[in-house]
Amino acid sequence: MVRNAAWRRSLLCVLALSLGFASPPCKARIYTNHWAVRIVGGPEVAERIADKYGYRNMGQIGDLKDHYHFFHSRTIKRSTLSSRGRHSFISMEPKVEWIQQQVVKRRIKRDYKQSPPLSLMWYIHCNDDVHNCQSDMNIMGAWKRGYTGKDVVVTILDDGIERNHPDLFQNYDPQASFDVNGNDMDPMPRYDATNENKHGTRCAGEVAAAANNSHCIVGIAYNARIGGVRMLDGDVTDMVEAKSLSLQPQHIDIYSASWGPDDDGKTVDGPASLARQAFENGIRMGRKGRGSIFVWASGNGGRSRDHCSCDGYTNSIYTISISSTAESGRKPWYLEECSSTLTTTYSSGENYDRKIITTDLRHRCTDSHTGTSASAPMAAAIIALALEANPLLTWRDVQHIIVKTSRAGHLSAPDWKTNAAGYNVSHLYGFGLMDAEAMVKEAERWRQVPTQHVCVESADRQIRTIRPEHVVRSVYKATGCTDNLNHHVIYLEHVVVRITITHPRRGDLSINLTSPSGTKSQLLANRLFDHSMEGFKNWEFMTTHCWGEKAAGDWVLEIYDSPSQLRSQKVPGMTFKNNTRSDCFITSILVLFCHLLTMVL
Ligand SMILES: *[C@@H]1O[C@H](CO)[C@@H](O)[C@H](O)[C@H]1NC(C)=O
Ligand SMILES: *[C@@H]1O[C@H](CO)[C@@H](O)[C@H](O)[C@H]1NC(C)=O
Ligand SMILES: *[C@@H]1O[C@H](CO)[C@@H](O)[C@H](O)[C@H]1NC(C)=O
Ligand SMILES: *[C@@H]1O[C@H](CO)[C@@H](O)[C@H](O)[C@H]1NC(C)=O
Ligand SMILES: [Ca+2]
Ligand SMILES: [Ca+2]
Repeated sequence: MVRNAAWRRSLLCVLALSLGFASPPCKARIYTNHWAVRIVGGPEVAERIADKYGYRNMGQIGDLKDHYHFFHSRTIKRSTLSSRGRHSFISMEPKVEWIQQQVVKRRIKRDYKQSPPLSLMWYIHCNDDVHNCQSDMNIMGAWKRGYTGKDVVVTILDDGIERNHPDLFQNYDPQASFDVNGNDMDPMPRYDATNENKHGTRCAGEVAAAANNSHCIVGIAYNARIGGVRMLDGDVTDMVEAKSLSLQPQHIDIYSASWGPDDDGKTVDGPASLARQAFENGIRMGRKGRGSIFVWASGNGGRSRDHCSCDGYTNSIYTISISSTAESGRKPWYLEECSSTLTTTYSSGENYDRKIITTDLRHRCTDSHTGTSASAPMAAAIIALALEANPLLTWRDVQHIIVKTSRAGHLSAPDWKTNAAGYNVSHLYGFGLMDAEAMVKEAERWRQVPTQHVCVESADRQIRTIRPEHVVRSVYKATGCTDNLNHHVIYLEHVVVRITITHPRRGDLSINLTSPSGTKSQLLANRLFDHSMEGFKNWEFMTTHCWGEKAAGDWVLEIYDSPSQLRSQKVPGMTFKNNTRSDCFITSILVLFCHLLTMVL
């Protein structure tokens, strides 16, 4: 199979998937008066077509070629009905290849509310009386080697950035900033009585608050340039996400996102077509072809028993998914487990644990930044130090270095295991706590990994049935595409399993994948609150746990159906008989192994 074809196929599946999930039958879609349009022939053609049908052309969507943002002022701003009328005939224009009215997506900031007394920057300085220095992220060690983020550009995709904050203005970078909500260059947050839009400013300080100015804190990459994109303070649509993720990919090195689909433990949602293209363009073309770095908070749904595999942003191979640990190394209550998490930084834990101190709205300083929201920017800043040490690192090099240098240290988890490549990995923390000094040392001498290879092992499209309290076990005999040099995968990076399941209560399903070397990844755990009857439609589950292992051999996929008590309760439109029905169908399974022909050791 040709590589292109494989990718196109995967893209098609994802398109189908995003259509499927964007419109759960129980929730009404909300249509905006914004459209995304693909028009060939250049900006003049787009302008002419916009004019002809009464739209305002707001320009190209981020860095996506031939994609334009059209606005129609005579359509109501939010509606549950898609818009009709003369303007909808635009789709008949031969140069209009695709058009989509933008729908509102629910996106949640990954913080939570709380506030305790002022404390030190414990996550930077190792305080021997509190914990021993083995639990240090060794940020001072990286500084001592001379790395402070100089010439690296980080941007925070969030609710804006207070660019004139006394601790931020020095490193503020207008070129790395934009206001997608207001459609202008100025990402200043909107102020209100509750300071709702403080999130982006808090994240920015962690990365690049200035040093030695006696204000608030020192950012981990205190000489990096910092930008902010205001995109969460308004309707979030696929187009809004794509504009943000594809802002200035030749200028911005690292995008940090601490938001995502609802962490309510019952949502399955991910990037739709434009955001997906923004990720793919970013890793292919961003940073002069070395690939944009997308850093993502793994989610705060711990209390709702959410599982981060159901979040298509954090679950993507293109994002570096960041988990959190408390100062004590204990699991924070908000933590979400899943196999796509790559690494961990500090954040808040219990009430008595210290929280993150950082810049705050209205030129202030706070000691109560929390959740995985605080962890993603910390990771972005540490990656900035590594990029300063070696600007030639590709997006995959960065992931390799993280895997190699993160340490289990004092992080407590019941599931630490050593994979066949010798890495310790956990569903709570990925490969462990980040180590800034080890990362810059590794970056200094790192040689680029070879081109990514993608091997799609397509199992025969099997239809299998699971009975309640039973397991369906499928074995895939993988070769790692030995017969095709361009796809041959010897050692693994990411492993993706694409699955379609229909089932009357999605939360009752759990899925385990065991590699040929015997490493078991839990791709999905039961979700107590997920009563959805939607199942999974070509959903891509991802694991990092087989990193460095051999690809060839028998892969075992196990899907369990453990009916919860809840299932015997009434669900509208469905009645269940105990253990008599066969209600779970797996209609297609593909295993997709990504990458790496030879390891650089
Ligand atoms: C602040 O300045 C002092 C004295 O010039 C210097 O020793 C120290 O390293 C600086 N701190 C940072 C974080 O740059
Ligand atoms: C993994 O964990 C084991 C057991 O705790 C430890 O002995 C080993 O050194 C760890 N390996 C790495 C690479 O950190
Ligand atoms: C699936 O794997 C997880 C994690 O190792 C384990 O806790 C769980 O028991 C497994 N499920 C079954 C039914 O074996
Ligand atoms: C169904 O199973 C539940 C729990 O196992 C049990 O309490 C209930 O009586 C069963 N209902 C029928 C109709 O068998
Ligand atoms: Ca400062
Ligand atoms: Ca989540």
